[in-house]
Amino acid sequence: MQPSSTILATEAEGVLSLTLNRPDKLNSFNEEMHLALRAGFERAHREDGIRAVLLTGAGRAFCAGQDLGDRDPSKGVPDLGHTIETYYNPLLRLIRTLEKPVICAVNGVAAGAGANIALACDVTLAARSARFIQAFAKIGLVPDSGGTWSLPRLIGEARAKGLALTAEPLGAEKAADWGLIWRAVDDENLMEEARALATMLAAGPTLGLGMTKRAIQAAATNSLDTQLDLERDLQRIAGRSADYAEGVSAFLEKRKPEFKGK
Ligand code: LHQ
Repeated sequence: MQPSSTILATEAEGVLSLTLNRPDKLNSFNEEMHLALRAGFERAHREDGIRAVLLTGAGRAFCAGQDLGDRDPSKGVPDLGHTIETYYNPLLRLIRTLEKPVICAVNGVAAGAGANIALACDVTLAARSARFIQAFAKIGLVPDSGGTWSLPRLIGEARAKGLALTAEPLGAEKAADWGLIWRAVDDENLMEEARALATMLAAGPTLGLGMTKRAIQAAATNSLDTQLDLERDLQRIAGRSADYAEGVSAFLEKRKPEFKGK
């Protein structure tokens, strides 16, 4: 695929930074941006040198969800199920199954699918001025991009229904207080903090971090017994990793570990 200006991709210190780049449309998704973002996450799956992904938006918004100009019902009755199946669901699956940390820096408004993509990331920081809007109710739609799954799990059914049924904006600070995101950060510090976090995680024991992500996600549907078995199996793998050996040696030698992600 040709590189697309709709996603800016840069790589440094093991971090693949992906910036949604349609600022005039508040970084809402058209087909080109979908395919380019997907290509970025596929690259992160493929390349061992990439050990964390940092997702953010250009300009004043993070993402306003689907580009509604592309989905004008006056041009014929759309099959939104097809849109979801073709574009959004593959993206969500790529984010959730990537066994490397995905950090999201929500630099401004995150609406509709844009909000729920931010919530699907592993560690989500937001600028204090950012807002999360389950905008779907305003246009007669149902929350997608995993929102009906993640919202009740993160904040409980009462708050999930309140946000989804009213489409009321939720500020970053309250989002952090409710446990919807990891942390609200002063606007001017957002990217510096997000980059530092992504760089720190990219230098971590990637295999162990990836399996940690897998285990926590699996807990959403597993019984305690199944989860205990999963922890045993994953710890067996982690215990054989080079990074475990390095972590313990570094501790005993009172030095900083140098993890290779293996
Ligand atoms: C936009 C958009 C936008 C196009 C702002 N599209 N231009 C999945 C399957 C298939 C179809 C449907 O959707 C989905 C999933 C979804 O994501 S559904 C939800 C879609 N998103 C929305 O409903 C949000 C629509 N946008 C808004 O409510 C507001 O723009 C927010 C609250 C995000 C920001 O408000 P403001 O800060 O007041 O900005 P604004 O409304 O003035 O927007 C600035 C420009 O961006 C404006 O263009 P203009 O040419 O007038 O400057 C907007 O038209 C454009 N824009 N969102 N989604």
